[in-house]
Amino acid sequence: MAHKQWFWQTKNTGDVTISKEGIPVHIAIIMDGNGRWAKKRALPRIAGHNEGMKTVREITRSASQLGVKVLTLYAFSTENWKRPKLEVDFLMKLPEEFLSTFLPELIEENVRVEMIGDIEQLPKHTQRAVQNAMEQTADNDGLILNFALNYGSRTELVQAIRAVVKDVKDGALSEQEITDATISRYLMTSHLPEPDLLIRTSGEHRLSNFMLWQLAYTEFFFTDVLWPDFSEKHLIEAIASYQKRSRRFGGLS
Ligand code: V0D
Repeated sequence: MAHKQWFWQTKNTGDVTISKEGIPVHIAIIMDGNGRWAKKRALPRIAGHNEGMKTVREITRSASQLGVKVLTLYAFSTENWKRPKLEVDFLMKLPEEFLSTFLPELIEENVRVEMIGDIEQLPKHTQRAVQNAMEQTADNDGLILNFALNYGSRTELVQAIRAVVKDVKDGALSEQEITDATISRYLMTSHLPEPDLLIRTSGEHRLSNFMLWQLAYTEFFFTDVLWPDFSEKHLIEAIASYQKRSRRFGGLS
């Protein structure tokens, strides 16, 4: 049977073909390079964050149209609090700004907004905006747009280990029941499949405390393209690269 295929004409890289059958179910993205994008234009860093927000909208639309089920975007790490206060304050307004512009479209497209990370430490106005978006899209069964906000993987693992220990002490869990699958159930991603594809933009090749457990078998795609310049074309290239690989999950062929 001929596989259904999508053909993409791209200016710089020639034709890229991806097949509808092999679309990654879960794509996770470390959205790096916003500050660098701004610096290249002699603009303040916040201008880069603003531009990066538009990319979030574009890539969400593309992922949804391609049939991706989960798109996780690393928007703010637990380490990002170390940035200058003015920048942090600006970043914390982005969820509201993003949602006041795009929430109606997301609802229209059947997208479900979710988040992982510690929401409690975020400013109240940010919490309200995100909470409201999650509530308004809770019944949508299209793409899950999962924001990692105030997320750190080691903190997530510490919290999971504490919860496991508590359940063992309380007799709700036996030592024998602590398995790979059990640990997964104690993480913030317990309801999600593990990422099939991780993309990091802007030429950095690090995980930066992102989904350390969940990325055990994930394919990685690195690109020098800065997040504000990242477009559907680049997403297609990443998926095409993913589709050329054979995933063995530690086994043979
Ligand atoms: C800045 C590039 C959308 C990365 C994208 C608070 C850094 C733009 C959101 C967003 C950020 C978050 C939750 C939500 C809706 C939208 C966002 C932050 C930063 C950190 F429900 N873009 N965006 N959040 N940037």
